[in-house]
Amino acid sequence: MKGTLRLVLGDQLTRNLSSLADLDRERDVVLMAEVMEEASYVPHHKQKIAFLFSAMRHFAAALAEEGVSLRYVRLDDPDNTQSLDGEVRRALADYGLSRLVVTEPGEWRLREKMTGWRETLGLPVDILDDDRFYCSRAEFTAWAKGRRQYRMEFFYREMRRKTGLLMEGDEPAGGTWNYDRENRHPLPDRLFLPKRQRFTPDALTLEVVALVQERFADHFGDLEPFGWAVTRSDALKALDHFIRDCLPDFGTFQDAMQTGEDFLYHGLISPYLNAGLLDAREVCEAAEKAWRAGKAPINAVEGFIRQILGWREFVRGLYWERMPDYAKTNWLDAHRPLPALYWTGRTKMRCLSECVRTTRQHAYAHHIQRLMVLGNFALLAGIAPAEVEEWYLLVYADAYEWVELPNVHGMVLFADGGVMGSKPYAASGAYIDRMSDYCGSCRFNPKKRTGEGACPFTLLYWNFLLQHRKRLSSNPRMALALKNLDRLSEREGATIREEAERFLANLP
Ligand code: FAD
Ligand code: DLZ
Ligand code: SF4
Repeated sequence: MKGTLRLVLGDQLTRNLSSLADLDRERDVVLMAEVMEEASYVPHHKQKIAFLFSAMRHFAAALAEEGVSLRYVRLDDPDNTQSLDGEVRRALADYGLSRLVVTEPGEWRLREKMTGWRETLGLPVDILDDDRFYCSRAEFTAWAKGRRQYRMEFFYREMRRKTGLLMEGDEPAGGTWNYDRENRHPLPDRLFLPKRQRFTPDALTLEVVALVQERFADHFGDLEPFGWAVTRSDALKALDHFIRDCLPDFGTFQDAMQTGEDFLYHGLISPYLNAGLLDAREVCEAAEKAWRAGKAPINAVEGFIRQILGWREFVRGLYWERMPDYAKTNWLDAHRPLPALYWTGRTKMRCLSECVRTTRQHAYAHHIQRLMVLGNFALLAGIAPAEVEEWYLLVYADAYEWVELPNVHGMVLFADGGVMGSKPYAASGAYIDRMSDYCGSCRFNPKKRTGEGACPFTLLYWNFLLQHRKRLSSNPRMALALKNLDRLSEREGATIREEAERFLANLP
């Protein structure tokens, strides 16, 4: 009997993958392929491509060592058809295999393509569930049934009950489900940050770095220094380092930002989780263990576990539940093109230039930089959702549509009209000033909304409220913000509109 072709994608690098579960080493072949189609459907950041190609090659080497029959197609292989479809066909023909098995991909566009393979390949194609998540798609569908709006907090509590993570019997550990109120502190003046672990590229990674330099030179971002882990064993070291050195302060300073300090107490683990080098369960369990051993406080551990067990699972469920229509809405009617500063970082707005810099330098920015600076500006400036989404999808090493889209379309841009979040995260310069040191070295004044030296965030925040007043008036969570508008005189309102219009028209 002929064997099975098992396709493993670049973000499926784990031996526990559903498509590898019943692998028959005698008859089956595993296919992994570096293809231009995936490397350029958006022009990914150079480090994202280097990270994935190197992690793919290391994972393939581990499979080969185990004795698995493997076809690994390198990008510069002369026979490479440069598409997954082409490589699947080529492997099926070359090895004479009679079935294709794949774990479902993380993006709708690829899922659609694979569904089509069932007809075009003329052989059985099994698309298996991706069981790397705590919550299956079917479970999320059951939870979502009958809800027009999804709220992470309710979902998260169910996940806590289901998994028993941070539970004491039926009660949440410490008596409270969510410690967010303790997790909004700015950084102290005297700061002792842990030295972050980066990984020295080995020969395989250096080879990939050279390939990316040659083939993707025009893509956004710095390629070197390259410091990401590319193997499971190094990703585990990164996790240990985070749990030991950063987790204790993760909660308290989770929302803080500081010039030149790009990582603070954050995990730096999302590329590993999303590509399969780390598993969500082992990460959450490691954090819980640290709390039970008295090595990290509950506000930090709950805050961290909520990001993974709550947000990460929630956005994935929402993505599959609502696609493909989810991406098409534009509730705030935003149509402005993405300003050049998102690529160049060239702007006098210190907060934005800093966040674009870290994005370019590391293919990374932490959550509050993505949400409250880069995202907030896109929201306030009325940038077209599709343009913002493409930017986020290509600039971060951890970006795949299942996680990027709900965060950008729903959380940041409120383009879904409230399916994901209860209100837009619009904020003025005062928020950025409270949570960072950016404003201290900026030529603008966060407290000033109009006139010379006014902060563009503050100006655009008031303009946003004026512009969307009617739309947002039925939202009780916007009542306070909108009430403040009533205190503006007509003249002040007109000045805000005029100055905002001028500012936006002059954005390169
Ligand atoms: P930590 O701050 O240490 O958090 C721990 C982990 O929690 C992360 O590794 C991540 O797996 C998970 N997590 C935290 N917040 C979220 C969230 N909102 N959604 C899903 N998972 C979360 N995350 C991605 O993995 N890929 C993306 O493409 C992505 N795009 C984003 C776009 C925007 C506009 C925003 C606001 C957030 C986005 N996030 C994305 C979520 C979050 O910013 C990153 O997961 C986080 O910054 C990764 O860094 P870290 O590992 O240091 O995270
Ligand atoms: C992101 C990415 C890149 C850059 N290149 C490849 C590749 O050459 N081969 C591959 O199998 N996967 C790659 N990926 C990851 C896929 O784009 C990812 O599997 C889908 O977007 C679904 O999440
Ligand atoms: Fe950003 Fe405004 Fe602060 Fe400048 S003053 S850093 S533009 S928030």
